[in-house]
Amino acid sequence: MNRDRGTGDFVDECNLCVRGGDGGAGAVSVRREAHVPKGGPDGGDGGAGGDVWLVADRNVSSLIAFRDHPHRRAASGKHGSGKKMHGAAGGSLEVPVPEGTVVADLDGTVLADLVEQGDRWLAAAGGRGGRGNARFLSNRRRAPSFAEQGERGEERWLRLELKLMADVAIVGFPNVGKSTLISRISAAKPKIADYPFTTLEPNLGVVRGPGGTDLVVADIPGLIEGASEGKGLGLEFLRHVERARVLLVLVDLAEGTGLPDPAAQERILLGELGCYQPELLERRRVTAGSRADVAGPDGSRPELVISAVTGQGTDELVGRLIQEVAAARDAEPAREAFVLHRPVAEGFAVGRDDDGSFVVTGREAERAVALSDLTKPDALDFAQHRLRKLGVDRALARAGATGGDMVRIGDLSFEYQEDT
Ligand SMILES: Nc1nc2c(ncn2[C@@H]2O[C@H](COP(=O)(O)OP(=O)(O)OP(=O)(O)O)[C@@H](O)[C@H]2O)c(=O)[nH]1
Ligand SMILES: [Mg+2]
Repeated sequence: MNRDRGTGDFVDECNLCVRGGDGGAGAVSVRREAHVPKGGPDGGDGGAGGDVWLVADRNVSSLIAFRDHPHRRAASGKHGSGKKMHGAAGGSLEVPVPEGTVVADLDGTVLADLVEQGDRWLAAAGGRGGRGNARFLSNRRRAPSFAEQGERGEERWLRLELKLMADVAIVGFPNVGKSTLISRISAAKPKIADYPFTTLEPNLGVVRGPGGTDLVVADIPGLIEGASEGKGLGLEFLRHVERARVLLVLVDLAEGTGLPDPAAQERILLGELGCYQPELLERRRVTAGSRADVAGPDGSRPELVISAVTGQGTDELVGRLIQEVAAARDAEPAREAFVLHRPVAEGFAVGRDDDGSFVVTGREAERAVALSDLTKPDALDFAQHRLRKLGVDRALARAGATGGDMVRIGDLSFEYQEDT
């Protein structure tokens, strides 16, 4: 597993542990009042635990909040009490994540893709509140002496990966003026210096076009030949190119840099992009020559030529980018709701433990035995009834359990008895 990466405030990969709140326990209580002829069970239900949601938020720009604090937990429900008083539910927790956050489990299976402001995904459900003994009153059971325990909240580790949602991504060799360009056309203030790999993490800038169109432009760390084999900064940052609507390939025109000529630069850059993801070569793109004010006499030049220092050609470039982004947006299919595969953990399963005992797992079975006091005969009776109804007995027999084998369900251990 990769470590969290990020040199400064920008972190684009991290692990996160989410945990829903536990449900409160149901109460065991019996009403006793002098003037009321018949009392009765009046234990209230426990409150449900809160859920944990991940919510895409435009104001969050990286995953840094999770780097040193990778745990998020929702509040637990309160216990029920007498007089049929229900416990309060635990509040849900909304965890803001940047737009473009891809959520996967630790095996890499993608669970959700939170693309736009407000996209939300239930990361960990809170546990159900336990029912109070008032709920178990029946003709057979006049005075239930047990209640349900609250259910534990779901807990799991997630892998978050940020893939920037930019309209335009600037790709080019190191030191060709990418950061200078974004600082010229937007309010972004990235570090600029005359050596390669000045930029170590992507910079985002918003470009105000005429007519109020806004473009989000990403300045990506420089790429060199062999990046797909890990040279330079490798391809790590190319994930941020994946979702750009338009690629701006910036080739250097300056004299004496030791770089290949502009046409060759373009060829090499496209080769590396294609190695990373062939589909990137079909993306709309604009090629521009940079540092035109210090260009050599070289013949091969792209049609668009700019200087981020003098401002030559930059308005024209921004115009082209706006056009291309608009065309790309028009061609986009309406976005489907984000991906969501959620394993359903209802029912139960029977397995074997190292010590040979049978282990029954699964929410339904665990719920059946999560009672306040299983030493009470009516509680045990109730639990057995529920397990039988679920088919746990039959499943144990099918799994080869014979009389005297140990069975574990949740906190409960008991000896299996064959039906006679
Ligand atoms: N003369 C001239 N110099 C420029 C121009 N644009 C950038 N430079 C200079 O080129 C050097 C590199 O500029 P950067 O913007 O840092 O280049 P970069 O592509 O972001 O570089 P990395 O982040 O290292 O990949 C700096 O010294 C800039 O001042 C230009 O249009 N004309
Ligand atoms: Mg830079």
